[in-house]
Amino acid sequence: MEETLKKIREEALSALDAQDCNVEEIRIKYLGKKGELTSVLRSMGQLSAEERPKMGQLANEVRATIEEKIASLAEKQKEKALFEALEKEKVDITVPGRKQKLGKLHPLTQVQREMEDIFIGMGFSIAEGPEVEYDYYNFQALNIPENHPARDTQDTFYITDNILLRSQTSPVQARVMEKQQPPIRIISPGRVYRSDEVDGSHSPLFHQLEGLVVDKGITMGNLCGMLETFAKTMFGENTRIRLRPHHFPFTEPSAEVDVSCFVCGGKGCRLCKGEGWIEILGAGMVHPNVLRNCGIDPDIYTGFAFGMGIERIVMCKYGIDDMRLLYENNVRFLEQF
Ligand code: 2U9
Repeated sequence: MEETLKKIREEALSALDAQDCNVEEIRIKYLGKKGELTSVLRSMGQLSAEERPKMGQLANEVRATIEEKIASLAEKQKEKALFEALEKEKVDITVPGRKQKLGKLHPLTQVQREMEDIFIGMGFSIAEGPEVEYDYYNFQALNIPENHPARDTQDTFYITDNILLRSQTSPVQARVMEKQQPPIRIISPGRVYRSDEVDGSHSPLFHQLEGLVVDKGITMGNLCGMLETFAKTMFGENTRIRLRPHHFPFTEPSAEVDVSCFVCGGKGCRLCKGEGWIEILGAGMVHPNVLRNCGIDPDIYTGFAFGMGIERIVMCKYGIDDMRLLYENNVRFLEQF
C-alpha cells in the first residue's frame, strides 16, 4: 500500500507539472469520491492494526501534498488568465478620440428663436394655439368677409365646412383677446397652411410670426418704434424701415413694411434686386371690428398687429434663393447654418 500511495503522489504531481494541465480533472482523478486515493483509503480496513496508522498518516500527507500543489497551480492559472485578459483588453488612452458629429437646429428654428428673443426682450409673451382651427377664428373673427379669396377651398385646406388648417397664426391672437382683457402684448409663431403649389417661393406649409399689442392709447407711432427696434436688432444697427400703405381686412390703416437692404445698405444689389429695400412684413392698427368680435371695446382700447413669414426672413438673412431647400433635409445644405 505504501508503494501505491507514493505512486499516486508521483503520478498526480507529474500530471500537475504538465503545461496547461486540467487541474480539476486531475483533482477528480486522484482526490475525487471515486478517485485513486479515496479507493486506497477505503481498503485500509484490510491492514493490520500496526500498519493502519502509518498508512493513514502517509495517505494524509499524500492528499495534503497534492491539494497544496493543486491550490498553488489554480492560483497561478487564475493570475495567468487575468494577465492575458488585461493584455488583450488594453486601452490606449493616448489614441486621439473619434470626433462626434454634432447636430444643430434647423435654420428656420434658429431664426424663429432669434426673433422670439428680440420680442421677449421688448416685453412680449409667446402665445400658442391649434393648427387645426375653426373657420370662425381663422376668418370671421378677423373681419375676413365671406367672399374673400382666402376663404376659397383653392386657397385654404378645409377639413369640414367649418374646420380648417389655419392659414395664419392670427386665430391664436383672437383666442387670447377673447379670454384676456388688455394690456395684451403677445407674439404667435408657428406653422400655417395654404393650398399653394410648391415652387421656389411657395409651400403649402410655412411658418409665420405674428404679433399683437392692445392697450389704452396704442398708436401707429408705437408700431413704428417697435418695428424699427426689431429691424435694427435683427438686421443691424444701421437698418431703416419704411411703410407703404396697403389693405388687410383685420387692420386699418394697414401697411407693408420694408427694411433697408442689409447687404448694400440701400444702394441696390442682387439681394434687394436693385431696390435698396426688402419687404419683410405686414402690419397695421387692429380693425375695430376685430377688437369688438373678440370682446374688447374699441372705444376704450386700440392696438397694432403685424405678421411676417419666417421662411422669407431666413432666405433674406442667408441669401437663399429657393424655399424648397429649407424642407429637403439635405444635411450638406443644413450644415452651413
Ligand atoms: C389679430 C388682428 C390682426 C396680423 C397681420 C399681417 C399684417 C401680414 C402676412 C405677412 C407675410 C402674412 O406670412 S405672410 O404671408 N401678414 O401682412 N398680419 S397684420 O394681424 C392681426 C393678427 C391678429 C387679432
